[in-house]
Amino acid sequence: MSTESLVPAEKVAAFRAAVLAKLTYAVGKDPEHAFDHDWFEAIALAARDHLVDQWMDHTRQIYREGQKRVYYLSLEFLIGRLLIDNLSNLGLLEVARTALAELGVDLEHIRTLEPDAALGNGGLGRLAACYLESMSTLGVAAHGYGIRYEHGLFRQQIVDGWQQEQTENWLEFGNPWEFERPEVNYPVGFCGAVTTQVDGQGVVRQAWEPGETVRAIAYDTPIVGWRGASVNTLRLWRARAEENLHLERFQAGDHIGAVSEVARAESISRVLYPADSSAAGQELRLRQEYFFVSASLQDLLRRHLAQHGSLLTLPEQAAIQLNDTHPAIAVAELMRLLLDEHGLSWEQAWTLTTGTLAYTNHTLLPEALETWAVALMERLLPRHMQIIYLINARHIDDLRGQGIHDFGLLRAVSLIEEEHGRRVRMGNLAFLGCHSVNGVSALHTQLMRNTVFAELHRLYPKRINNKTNGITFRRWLYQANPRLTELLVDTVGAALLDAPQTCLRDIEPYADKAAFCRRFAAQRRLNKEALVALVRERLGIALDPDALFDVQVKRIHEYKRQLLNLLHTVALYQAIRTDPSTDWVPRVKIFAGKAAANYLQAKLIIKLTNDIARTVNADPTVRGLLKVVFIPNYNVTLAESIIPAADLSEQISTAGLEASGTSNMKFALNGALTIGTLDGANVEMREWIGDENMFIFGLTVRQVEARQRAGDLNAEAAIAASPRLSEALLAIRSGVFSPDEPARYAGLVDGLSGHDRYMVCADFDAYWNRQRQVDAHWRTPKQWWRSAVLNTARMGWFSADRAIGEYASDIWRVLD
Ligand code: 26V
Repeated sequence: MSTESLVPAEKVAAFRAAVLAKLTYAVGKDPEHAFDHDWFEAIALAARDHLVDQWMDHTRQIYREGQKRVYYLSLEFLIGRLLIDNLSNLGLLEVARTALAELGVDLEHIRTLEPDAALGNGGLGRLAACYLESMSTLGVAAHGYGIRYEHGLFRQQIVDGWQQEQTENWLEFGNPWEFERPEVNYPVGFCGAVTTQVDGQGVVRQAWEPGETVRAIAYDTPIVGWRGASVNTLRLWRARAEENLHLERFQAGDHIGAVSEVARAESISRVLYPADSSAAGQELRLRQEYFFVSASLQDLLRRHLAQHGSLLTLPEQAAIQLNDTHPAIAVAELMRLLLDEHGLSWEQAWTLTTGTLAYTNHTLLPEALETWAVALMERLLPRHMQIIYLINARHIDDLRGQGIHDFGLLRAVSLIEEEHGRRVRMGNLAFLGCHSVNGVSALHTQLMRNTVFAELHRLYPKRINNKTNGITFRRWLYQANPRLTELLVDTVGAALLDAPQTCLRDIEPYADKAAFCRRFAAQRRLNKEALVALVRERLGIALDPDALFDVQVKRIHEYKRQLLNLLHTVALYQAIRTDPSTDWVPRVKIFAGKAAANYLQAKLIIKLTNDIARTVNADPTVRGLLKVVFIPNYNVTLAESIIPAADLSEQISTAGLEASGTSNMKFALNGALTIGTLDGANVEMREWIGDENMFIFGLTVRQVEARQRAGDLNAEAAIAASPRLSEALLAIRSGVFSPDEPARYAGLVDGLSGHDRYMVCADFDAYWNRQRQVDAHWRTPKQWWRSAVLNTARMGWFSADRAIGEYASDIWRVLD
């Protein structure tokens, strides 16, 4: 394969011997009788040994050099599989492949046995995984902190077109990558009461006596960077009941009560919250947030004290990044630890807290902004609630002291929302308690300044900054698309692998070379054939690899507008049926994505996709011209198969609502053309790739805002003005796609026309017209492949290494 040139025989022999030793002594199997899964485990363990050597070297070096550490706190890490990632970054992929072949074991098959570590919902979790890998690649001394969920994101099954959720069980056969560290454990308290005490020096102190305590147990996974340069640690916490908790009840004969208390304590790390669009405010979620924040802060303060002796140097030696507001309770917890456990003054504690913490915002959707009922916080975290009140009081007093009395302003910047029952605003808490607040694309950052954080931004104009997202090219190019990688390396040299940000540009001149474009098209064609085989195997549907693969894969959300794509699909279907002899561009519409289990509208959109797919695929009039597929159970691994096979990438959110998007970057890097709105990172992609190599359409943020202000969300006029749109809506509404239940989509269609919150109808005609330009572009292959090559060549800037470099120099102040 492409990323390693030589396969030295000694390395192959050594790896082969290592795998056999692991199989025998760690897995306890004879090669003759080993199951495939035993081989997977043996290979992973052999690879892990290589990681450990580098890991220890790197850790020792960090200590020796007293490097500043970065702590990335995230409730989600959407890692996917690690075998190929680790082998490839260690430079052992070809070695392993050869060694295993000698043993009669096929690495391509074995890799499919690894379950995805799906400890995340979508973009936010995948970004955390990309960033960990990039921090190791760049040699940032980093620790990821999160929860070791026993069950990751649910498995999606499609039954009769409907999504059904099944429990995911990634740990069923154990996890060869992790190290359990039972000796690294911390108590995390909940509930109870706070009492005021006066210490020997007459200083008044608050003492929190928790009513319950849960133990956080550490599990460490080494994360290796490119070329094995450095290896960082992802430390995930599992919740375990305190032993003495149930013992007393057990001895008193209350067996059931004891067991249920254990279950309650341990439920904290049982399952990932499978939602990413509405902060439902359940107590368990707040418990999860506090649990991992408290354990992580205790752990990092212990490390800091052990190494540096004094907490006063914390901001010089540690940077803590909060991935969205999910860990925002860290502001109050760090204050509590510094004040109550380490005896610092308020001023000292506040200086250290704000000097160390930084916050990344990932969404402006009002329903996703976290707030917690004051009553819940007072019960679960009484000391933290006191601290939050104090932060708030000091802040408001400070503003009044500066002569600011504007009631509207004070209300907007308060940590407590008074309008809908009293609630703590976690976004405002994070803003005040952090020295840096960043958005994830230029547009999103500007919208943070203008909307959700407008008032706080006026008071602290330097705090908000932008860090446009990036993706790791190791996974999303080298591993997911070895064919394209090989072509690129063949063309501009192996230096590309170490410096893709700069070397990708060298591909540009080849966009006008026919021979190169032919090879570029040929690799895509092979990737498409592989996807065709996958769809045939899983769905029994035959696809034509020469058709244009038009792909929308992501969480199902109204704002991401899968409905707009479906309306286009239906309109296209009708147009082809009306005039089948026209020179249509054959298309395959590919959808995949999960809906939150309680998000009924999103689940209905999945059903509609499947209803449309069934009808269209069975209609002989459109045969060979249009196919629709919904591929179940979208996850990182499936993304790695779909993205390199896509011709057209759908990034069509209502302008202003997608903070950045990252799959948009993965598609473009792999040479798909984007059809998209001026939203999130699409805006910056256009600046790099060039407008002529993308298909931008639709209302801009300004136009969306103007309509919202005018209350102009009724779509009847737009529908009446667009015969194509009205016919598509009518067909869906009247049951053309749901003959078994003709009224199934009546509510959905009526909702769209009466109150089109996401402006699907308003954007329909622009989208349809842009899609016809896609067809025209596709009909001239020379043009299409030129654009495709330029997409790949111009995506270097969207590397996670660029993004992490910016975090490192502007926010964390490491690596200088
Ligand atoms: C919110 C909630 C609410 C409570 C229940 C659980 C839960 C889980 C996640 C979230 C936040 C979702 C925010 C998110 O995923 N944002 C995405 O972040 C990507 C990385 O920055 C970005 O590319 C996407 O545009 C953005 O939607």
